[in-house]
Amino acid sequence: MGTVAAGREAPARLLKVAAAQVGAVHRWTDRADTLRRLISLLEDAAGRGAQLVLFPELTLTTFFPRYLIADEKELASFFEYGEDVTRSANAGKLFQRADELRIDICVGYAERTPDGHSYNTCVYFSANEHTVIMKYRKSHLPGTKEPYKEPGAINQLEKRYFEEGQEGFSAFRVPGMLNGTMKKSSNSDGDISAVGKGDPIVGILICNDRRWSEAWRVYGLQGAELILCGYNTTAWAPHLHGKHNQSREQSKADAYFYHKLVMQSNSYTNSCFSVCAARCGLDDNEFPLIGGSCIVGPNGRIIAEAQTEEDEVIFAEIDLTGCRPGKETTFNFGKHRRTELYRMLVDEKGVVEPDLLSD
Ligand code: CDV
Repeated sequence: MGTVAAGREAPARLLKVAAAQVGAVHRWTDRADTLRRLISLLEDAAGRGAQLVLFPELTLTTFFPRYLIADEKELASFFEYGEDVTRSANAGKLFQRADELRIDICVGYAERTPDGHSYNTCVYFSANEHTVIMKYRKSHLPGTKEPYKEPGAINQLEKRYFEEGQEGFSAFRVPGMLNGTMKKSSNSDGDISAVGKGDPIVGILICNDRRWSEAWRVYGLQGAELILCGYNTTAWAPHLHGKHNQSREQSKADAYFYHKLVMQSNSYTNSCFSVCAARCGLDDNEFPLIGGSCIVGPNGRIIAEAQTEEDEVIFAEIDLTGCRPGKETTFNFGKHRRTELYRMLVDEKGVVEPDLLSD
């Protein structure tokens, strides 16, 4: 736990945030047992004074996209149905408890819409509003649609089970977390700069999204102060990574390294805090997922970090004014960005190499 000092005269914007890391959830795990564990993590975070708790990607079940599931009934059992996940039998009590405890929660789950579309989704529930104020659908789906041909290969079939989210990266303000924030009405003629004075600006990513700096930058351009990212990151998937000769130990070490690399570097280059929460441990006593849930500061340094690969709460009090130095100096986008030079970023999807040299 730590408090990040602003190092400036501006009044502090203190926020108590937590990541609820969730250990192994097996294919056969009873949904009610998982829900009890999640509520217990929430209560643990509440005991430490958390105002906001992030839960992982696909919090409510095992990471089912690793399996080719032929039985439609079993596949259907991993999804939540209806417009409002806070009323779902598998998750409703978690949202109710958050509401009672007056804590905001951000929760990932598999969504099946009333018209039959499937997404890897995450919602932000505001205790102040007693409702979901943001729904984000995963934009970058890793892996393959068809399973690998080699028997025993570990699959990542998100492209089979989910559609890509189309909504993009909408930052949003969370109400009721800070006192004395500037509102529209208090600055109706806009004569005072509201930058860094309103309610906290938050953005959501889901797992693989965190590896795409474009996604972070879109949030950065909206002034995001806090990025939330739940994940399930395999520690061992040689086919997925195209590294067939790597040892299990090296694969796991790499998975931790790249996870922290992207959380730290993108927090730094957008001068924002980030919280990430893992679903981890040995699912089905067979499939390892990394832990590494952490809270990162706008200078890219880790403030708090999980010590286990089991259920664990990671907590820190952060001061959002700590985003200002980076946003006003090195990463003052309005001052330094060269948008006229970045056209290729949106015009090209894949790599376009320079022409070959002549003989
Ligand atoms: N659930 C994920 O999106 N997992 C991916 C894969 C590639 C391990 C990840 O980026 O962590």
